[in-house]
Amino acid sequence: MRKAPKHESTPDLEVSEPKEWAAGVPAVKKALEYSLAQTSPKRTALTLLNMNQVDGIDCPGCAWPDPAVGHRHKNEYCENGAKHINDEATSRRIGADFFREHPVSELAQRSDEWLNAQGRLTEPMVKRPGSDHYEPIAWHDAFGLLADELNSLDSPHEAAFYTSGRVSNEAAFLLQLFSRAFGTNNLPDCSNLCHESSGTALHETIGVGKGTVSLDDIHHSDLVFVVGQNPGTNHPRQLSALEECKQNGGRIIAVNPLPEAGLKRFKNPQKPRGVVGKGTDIADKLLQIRIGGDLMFFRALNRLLLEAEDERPGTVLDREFIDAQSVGFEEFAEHVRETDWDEVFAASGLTREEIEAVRDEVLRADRIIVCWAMGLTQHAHAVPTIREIVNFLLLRGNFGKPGAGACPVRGHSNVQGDRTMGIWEKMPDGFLDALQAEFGFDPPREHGYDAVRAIRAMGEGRVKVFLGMAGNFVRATPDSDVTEAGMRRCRLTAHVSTKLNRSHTVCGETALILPTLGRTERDRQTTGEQFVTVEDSMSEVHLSRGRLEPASPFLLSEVAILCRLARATLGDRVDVPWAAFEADYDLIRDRISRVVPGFDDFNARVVKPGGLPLGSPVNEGHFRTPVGKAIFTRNSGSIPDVPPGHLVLQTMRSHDQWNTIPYSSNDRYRGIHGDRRVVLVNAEDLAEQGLAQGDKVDVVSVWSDGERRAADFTVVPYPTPRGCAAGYYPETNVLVPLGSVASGSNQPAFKSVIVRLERANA
Ligand SMILES: Nc1nc2c(c(=O)[nH]1)N[C@H]1C(S)=C(S)[C@@H](COP(=O)(O)OP(=O)(O)OC[C@H]3O[C@@H](n4cnc5c(=O)[nH]c(N)nc54)[C@H](O)[C@@H]3O)O[C@H]1N2
Ligand SMILES: Nc1nc2c(c(=O)[nH]1)N[C@H]1C(S)=C(S)[C@@H](COP(=O)(O)OP(=O)(O)OC[C@H]3O[C@@H](n4cnc5c(=O)[nH]c(N)nc54)[C@H](O)[C@@H]3O)O[C@H]1N2
Ligand code: SF4
Ligand SMILES: [Mo]
Repeated sequence: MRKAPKHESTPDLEVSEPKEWAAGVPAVKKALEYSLAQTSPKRTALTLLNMNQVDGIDCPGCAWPDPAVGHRHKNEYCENGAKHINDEATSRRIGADFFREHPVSELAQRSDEWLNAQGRLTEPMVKRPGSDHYEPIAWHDAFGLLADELNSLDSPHEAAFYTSGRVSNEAAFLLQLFSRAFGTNNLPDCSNLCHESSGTALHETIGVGKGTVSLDDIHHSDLVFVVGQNPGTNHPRQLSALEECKQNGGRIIAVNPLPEAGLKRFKNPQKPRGVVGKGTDIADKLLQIRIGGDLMFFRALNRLLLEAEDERPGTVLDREFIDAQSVGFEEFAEHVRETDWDEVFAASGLTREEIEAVRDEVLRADRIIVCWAMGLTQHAHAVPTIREIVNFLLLRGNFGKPGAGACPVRGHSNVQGDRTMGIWEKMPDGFLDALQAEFGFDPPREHGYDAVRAIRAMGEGRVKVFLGMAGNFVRATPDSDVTEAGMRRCRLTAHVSTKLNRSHTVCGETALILPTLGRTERDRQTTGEQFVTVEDSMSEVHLSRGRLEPASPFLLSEVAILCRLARATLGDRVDVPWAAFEADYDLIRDRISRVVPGFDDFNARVVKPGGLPLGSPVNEGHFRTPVGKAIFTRNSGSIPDVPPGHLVLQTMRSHDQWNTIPYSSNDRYRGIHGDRRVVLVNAEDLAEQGLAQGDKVDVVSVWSDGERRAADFTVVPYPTPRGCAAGYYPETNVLVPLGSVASGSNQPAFKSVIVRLERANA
């Protein structure tokens, strides 16, 4: 194994070869190590053994679904799920004393990891104008303060309400209800930063913004593409599903600039062969594509399929499906036949032989699934890329049959559910009509701000009050300096949070911390203990019930916070029984069942083992597009021009972080230890620039409005294609221009930042 010598300027950084396999015994060990460093063995056992079980705690990690009831292991969780849940269940606490000791200006200098490591927030706090300290505030006064600020705005559109995807269905439904009753659709959410491009592309082409496959489909597919996704780290139990697919004879093609360990081999810790054996090979083919090359790759593949049909008419395309269930085939075919091979090679870095080999795999497969995540959605041309994947699936009728379909793999455990509940700045009129019929007020119809537009509005003084339901807005968003200036310009910023993060320290004139219960905790209200519900990446809704005593007696649930805020702000302006909702969440679910399609009889159905599968209209033969059929599209686009001497930088997650929160400075599978301020670059590119392992550089991004700089990074040679680089989020967010977004979805292009490396002044 290559172990790079330590460099004198980076004494903590250690680099070794990227790993060849994921999970196995080390993963179990790491999960327990982190858990036991946070809390007691007893609490660890309580969280882990209840995780993802019927009537247990839904994993607060990613949105990967649970196996069917009866097929779950006693330990139905992964290393990272265990870390996330015990990060919440930590025994550490911070309260008034902590904030007395640490002024806000000092906290703003601390690292994300340090802030998170201080423990759970325990009481509501306020930072008053001119003060550099948070001090305790009574709940009642906190709601009064927020309500007064909201009610003194010139227009409801001067407020924005952000949601992160850990928020339950019940809380999400109440937040959008409150926001619309208050008078605005300004509901930016983490989906704007995550799968907005998927939603846009899928809506347009198949009439529904969600995936169309179930776990069982993955198990029984002939061929699964895993594109722009690092499942070994970000959706670890996806590897169990891929393993099962392989054991049933399926094949897997991974498309990724990086040779991620989890794409290569999986040692399932729940099976003997995973513990002592060599594990299961995952990808039969790993295409190391250039960043942003996927559109041209899929176009080339589609061209090859059309040509194969020309050669052997009637054997390649599913003409019956295409004729009966789609429109636009001829125009699409004409466009794709013109695909220029030189453009394909330049954009993707792949060879014709590699792409032809994929075509041959496709021709052998009756049932195909394409899975994808941020490697596709966070590019300027993300929407056309995903539309081209839909074209690919349509060609051979890979919709509406078992083992086939589109699988955007969601991030946060309830990010999909929050959208279903109406958290969207441009919810369709049908939903607003239902809200109006149920609650008797006129919801605003004009679209609100998404995340990028909210940042602009804050910077320009058009949004003055910002409320964050979970999340860490200033670290999750692009252009950190611009975003932070916007937050600081607000009159009031308030965050409903479990843990301290940077968004509490870069705040408005007045700032509130509203500490809340997490998923792991018992939620007791006046009518008894409550549960909440969430929707996973495959549209199954199920309940989650906390088991631990709350981190502090002063915490309120998210639902309670929203109900009290709404009462304080709206008084009797609308006829909504907020107090009753707070007392009994069944009453909220009754309303959801009347407003949100597919939730009929919600309360009765969701308590059944396995929950409530929403299914997909596509699998019932319905494409809900304006023409009632699936739509072939013509797609073009590529990453912006890369000037000579520049690279395309993707900003990604390490193995040891949850979004904006690093748990350590290690990235085990990629062989990086001790430092996150690293930039991974192809060795030949480094040599060409006269740089070597351990050299210190500033990373400078270029954009039409000027340059942005992230200082003090260390270069690491890494097996990524020529011209490509990778760095960690959120340290690199300062480099992402606010204006660099996906066309059609307005999602920040976090995965294609044009940068150069400047040797730092020694
Ligand atoms: N442990 C852990 N789990 C998580 C999270 C976490 O932070 N930690 N976050 C959750 C959330 S909110 C989300 S959205 C998901 C994110 O899950 P992922 O999408 O897997 O997350 P990223 O780290 O952003 O990884 C993107 C992957 O895409 C590849 N990639 C980058 N650019 C391109 C490209 O142009 N083409 C192709 N084909 N590939 C590319 C990268 O090399 C990398 O493997 O994970 C969820 N699960
Ligand atoms: N450069 C770059 N930027 C990115 C990305 C990228 O790939 N590259 N990915 C984007 C993506 S996909 C996403 S989803 C966003 C994520 O952005 P966010 O969702 O905004 O960020 P998180 O880091 O998940 O939020 C963590 C905080 O949530 C709070 N929290 C945790 N659990 C709970 C809970 O149960 N209730 C409440 N009320 N609060 C809770 C804690 O206080 C914690 O500090 O970041 C985006 N930003
Ligand atoms: S795969 Fe995702 S949902 Fe499942 S245990 Fe791991 S982090 Fe949790
Ligand atoms: Mo995400």
